[in-house]
Amino acid sequence: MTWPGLIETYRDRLDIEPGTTAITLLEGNTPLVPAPTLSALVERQVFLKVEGANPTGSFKDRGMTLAVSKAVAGGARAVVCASTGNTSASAAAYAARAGIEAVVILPAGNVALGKLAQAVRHGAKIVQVAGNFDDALRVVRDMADDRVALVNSVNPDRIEGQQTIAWEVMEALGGAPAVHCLPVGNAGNITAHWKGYQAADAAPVIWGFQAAGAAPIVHGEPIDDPETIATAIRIGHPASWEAAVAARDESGGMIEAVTDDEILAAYDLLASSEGVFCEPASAASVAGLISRRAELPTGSVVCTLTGHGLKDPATAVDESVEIEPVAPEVDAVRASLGW
Ligand code: AN7
Repeated sequence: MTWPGLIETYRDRLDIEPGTTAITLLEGNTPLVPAPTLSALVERQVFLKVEGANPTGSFKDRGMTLAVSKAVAGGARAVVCASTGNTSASAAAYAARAGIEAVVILPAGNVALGKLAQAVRHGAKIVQVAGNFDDALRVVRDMADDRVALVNSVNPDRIEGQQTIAWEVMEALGGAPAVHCLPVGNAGNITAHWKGYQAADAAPVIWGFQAAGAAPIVHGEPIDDPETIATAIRIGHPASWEAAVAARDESGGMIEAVTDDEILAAYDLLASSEGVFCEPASAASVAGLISRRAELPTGSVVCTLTGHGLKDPATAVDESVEIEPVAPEVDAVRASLGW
C-alpha cells in the first residue's frame, strides 16, 4: 500500500475535524534502523528512528502537516514561526504546498546552511534578528492573529502531530522500548513523545539530553546566552519546560547535559560506523545514551535522530581533512591512497 501521510494514517487517533483537507508531503513512516555498533557498546538492542528521512529532513514535518492543515481550514493566509532552522524549513515547505505565505524569524548567524537554503527555495519571507532563538520566539508570539497562524510548538497542533513518532516506534517493535533517548531544545518533542506513548498506554523511560552550553532544564533555570555547536538546540528559555519535566518525572527518566565534544563523537560514530548521517543536535540523543549507559535498565533502546546530516554541511566538512587533487591516473590515485 502507498503510504498516505500521517493525517490519513492516524486520522482516528488525532485531534482533527473529519472533513479537514490534509496538507501533506507524505511525512512519517520513517525507518527504525538497528544499530549494531551502538548495541555492542551499550550492551542493549539499540534502534535509530531516522527522522531525517522526512520530506524536509527533520521530525518537524510530523507536527507541521497537522498545524498547517488546521491553519488553512481555519482561514489562515500566512504562517509565522521563530526557528533555529528546521521548523522554518518545514513551515516554508508546507506553506508552499498549501499556497499560503510563510514568515520565518531566525537568529542571525546561527542557522545551518541547508535549513536556510530550504526556507529560501520554498519562498518564505525571512527575517534575521540580532538575537537568539528565544528572542525570535518572543517576537513571533505577538505576530499571530486570526489569519496568521503561529506554527511553533507552542501551537498544540504541532505536539499533536509529533506524537505519531511514538506510535510508529510501537508498531515497528510490537510495543514500547525500555528507554527512549532524544535531544531537548525548546522541549516540544519530548512533550510529544511522552504524549504519544501515554495515549498508547505505554510508558518507556524517557532520557532527554541538552547541550552543556544550552542546558536550562538540567540546571533548573533559564539561560540568556546559550551556546553549542548543535545550533538546532541552542535554546535557553524552552517553551515546553513544564511538560518536559513532567515527561522526565512521570516516566522515571532524566534530562541531562552532553558536551559538544560528546555530541561530535556520537555524530562521528553514527556516520562512520552505523552509516547514518544525522545533524549534530540529533546526535545528542546517542551521546547521552553512551555517557549514561551504566544506568540502563534491561530491554531495548530507541534514539530519535531528529534531523538529517546534510542540514549542516559546514559542521560536517569542518570535521574532515583537506583533500588535495592528484593527477587523473591510476598510479597517482593508488599512491595517494597508500595502496
Ligand atoms: C534537529 O527548528 O527548535 O526540543 O526552531 O531541529 O522540540 O525544540 C528545532 C529543534 C532537536 C529540539 N533536533 O526539539 C527549530 C527548533 C533538531 C531540531 C530539536 C530541534 P525541541
